[in-house]
Amino acid sequence: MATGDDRALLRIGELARRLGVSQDVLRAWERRYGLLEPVRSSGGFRLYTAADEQRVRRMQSHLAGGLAAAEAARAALAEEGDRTVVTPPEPAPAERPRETESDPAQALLPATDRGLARLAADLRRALDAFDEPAAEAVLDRLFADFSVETALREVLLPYLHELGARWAVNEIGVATEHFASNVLRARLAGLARGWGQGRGPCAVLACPPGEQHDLPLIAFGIVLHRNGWRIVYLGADTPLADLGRTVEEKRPEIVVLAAVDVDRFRHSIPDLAALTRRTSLRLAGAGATAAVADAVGAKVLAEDPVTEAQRLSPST
Ligand code: B12
Repeated sequence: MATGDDRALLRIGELARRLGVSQDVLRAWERRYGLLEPVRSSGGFRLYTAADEQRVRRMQSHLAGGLAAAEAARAALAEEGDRTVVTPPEPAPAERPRETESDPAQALLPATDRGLARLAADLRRALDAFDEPAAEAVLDRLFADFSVETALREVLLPYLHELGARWAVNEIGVATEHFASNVLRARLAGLARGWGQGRGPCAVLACPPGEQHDLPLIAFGIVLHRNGWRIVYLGADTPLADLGRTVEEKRPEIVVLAAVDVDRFRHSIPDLAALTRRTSLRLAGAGATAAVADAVGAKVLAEDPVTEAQRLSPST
């Protein structure tokens, strides 16, 4: 494949950012399934076309629908043969770049980082005002313009984190925090629908006894499923004996436990150590210290939920 117009082409970093997929995953999909057909720049860099981007979006949608990675790739490629066109997300009107005939890939550009910041500010305003319809409208826009991964990593999770700081200095009250958490929880629950489907490896997700903060764990599960995993979600405040029984039954590839408070892990060290003898245990959240992970023989997922879920992709 050759083209004389490098401006219409994307470097791998930009493609990864747009799609919310790591560069490693893109390279793996190219190598294993021939999903991408980069051309080379004069300097030897891989450059990707709008068709590459659309193929990856179709692959993501098939993964989200429960297909295994190889099947999802086959389906994404076959649809191109049938000339099935997947419409890329529509940028917000204010951010929509001008289309030019000589540079068609420009028409596919998503809203810019400025657009993300504006959506984040709109969301905060709507939630601060207890305005659920306005908040839903901003969320609709956000998920239309950006990948789920970008929306979660750049807007929803930072919003939640910041909520705590604003709460700590009395800028907002508990009512705002509860209202906002519940609006976002409902949206995440919608994105999580069907995450138990598919034939990929199984991940069991839970919070240890006493821990209520499960929103980041849900975000993590959503991205994990989009990368081919099957999710068994036990959620907040899970008794470890029940978790152990689920592990026996489902034989998951990994178990991820998340907690804000390290004591939730510290109080259960013997049970957690017993769990690591039966499965691969990962600890996450602010309570997942290296010391407690060492004590139970688990690994720590130290980055944000989206980044960690992408790293655990079975396709890499
Ligand atoms: C929403 C919220 C709640 C909701 C939770 C709703 C839900 N279902 O999740 C409710 C109302 C239940 C709640 C209750 C409480 N909360 Co609260 N809550 C929050 C808030 C505002 C957002 C939490 C969140 O989702 N953050 C988003 C995540 C992504 O950000 P993060 O926590 O900084 O996480 C980083 C990493 O740890 C990592 N990460 C986090 N989780 C995971 C999971 C995975 C899998 C991975 C890979 C990574 C990862 O990603 C982030 C970026 O790197 C935080 C503020 C904050 N700073 O987070 C307070 C906060 C966590 N809560 C706090 C407190 C004190 C409480 C209560 C004790 C309040 C009370 N007096 O009742 C109770 C405790 C409940 C319990 N027993 O667990 C404190 C915790 C202080 C501490 N260090 O212990 C915080 C920090 C607020 C504050 N500034 O004081 N809370």
